[in-house]
Amino acid sequence: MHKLQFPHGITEEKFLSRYWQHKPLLFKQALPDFHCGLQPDELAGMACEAGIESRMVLEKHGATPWEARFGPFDDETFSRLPESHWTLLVQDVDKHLPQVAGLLEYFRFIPDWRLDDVMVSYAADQGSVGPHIDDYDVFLYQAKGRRRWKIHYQTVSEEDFIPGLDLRILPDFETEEEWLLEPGDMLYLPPNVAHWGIAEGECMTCSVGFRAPTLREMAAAWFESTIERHLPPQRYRDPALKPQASPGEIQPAALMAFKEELADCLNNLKQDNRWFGRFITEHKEHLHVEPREQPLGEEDFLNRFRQAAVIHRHGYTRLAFSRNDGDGQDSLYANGQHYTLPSESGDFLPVVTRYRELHFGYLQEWLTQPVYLSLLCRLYNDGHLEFGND
Ligand SMILES: [Mn+2]
Repeated sequence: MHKLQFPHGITEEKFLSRYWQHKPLLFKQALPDFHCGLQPDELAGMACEAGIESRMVLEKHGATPWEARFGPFDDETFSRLPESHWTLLVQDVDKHLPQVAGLLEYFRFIPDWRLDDVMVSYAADQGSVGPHIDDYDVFLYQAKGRRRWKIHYQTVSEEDFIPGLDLRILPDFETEEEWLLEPGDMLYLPPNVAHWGIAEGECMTCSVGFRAPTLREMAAAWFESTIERHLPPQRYRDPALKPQASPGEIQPAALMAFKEELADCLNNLKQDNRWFGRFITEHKEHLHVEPREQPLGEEDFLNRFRQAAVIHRHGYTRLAFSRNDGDGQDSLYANGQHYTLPSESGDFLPVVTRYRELHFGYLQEWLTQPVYLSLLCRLYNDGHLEFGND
């Protein structure tokens, strides 16, 4: 179930070692048993909602040769669109529609925390977002209609883009390889390979996009977490200060004392590996999960769970876990928060993070133990788990 149909002779291991982050791969009829079911009208409806990130790209008919417009849109915008050469793109559709989240099940041989979102695009005939490169790995699943994908393998740099646009369009795109994707086909593209996908007739594409933070973002997150949690609040001190002839001078000894103090602090920092789990499970700001206004006590939670039989993960919740990551404990991460468990927690964390629906019957044994009951109850009260009738 939910197994990607790799081309002949390719396995998950071969795909990861030969193609992932290296080169494109075409999959014919990649996802048996998957039906997206999302209709163009429904996608347009989503693009009219305020909490949903959407944009449109018009070629030729817009204010510039390539015009980007940003949602939320309204009915009037849609009624004025030309017959061809435009595309509507909606981000994070997996967070809003469970049937689209189902697409992600095929990609779980890659860690969940690497995943970003499913973007769904609808294109009128000849619609495209132009020739461009992305910073992320992406699987482009052809949900409806046909799209021709062209690839330009030569390296491109920032200076190659057309200036003054909201889009990174490459003016000099030379097609070196191309494929016509039929409904059910899929194309994997590594980061930084220039591509151009043009609709032949109207079509819909689901883009499974991955997340790759920049080194700067990671360093900033590490320092912020470290400073907040582990750096003592002391100030610069100079008990050995001597009179100086030029009051304006920063003397080498003063600078040295300052550097030593900082180095001492950094050397004595407690190593904390949990910042990564918190950082990598954080969500975009508008996908915030609200804690429950009326939290339940553990006893009441247990009774509700028993009655409901099933508890669901909130659509916006990103989960990950790590084993024995510090003081003999395991950690569960949810949207930048972390929860700890004793490290003998066995299959509990793999189960809780793998399934979007958790069944009472399956968890019953664990629920008799206070640490697990308490953790599930906290996840519920923090909004990450919900009952069907909440
Ligand atoms: Mn792209």
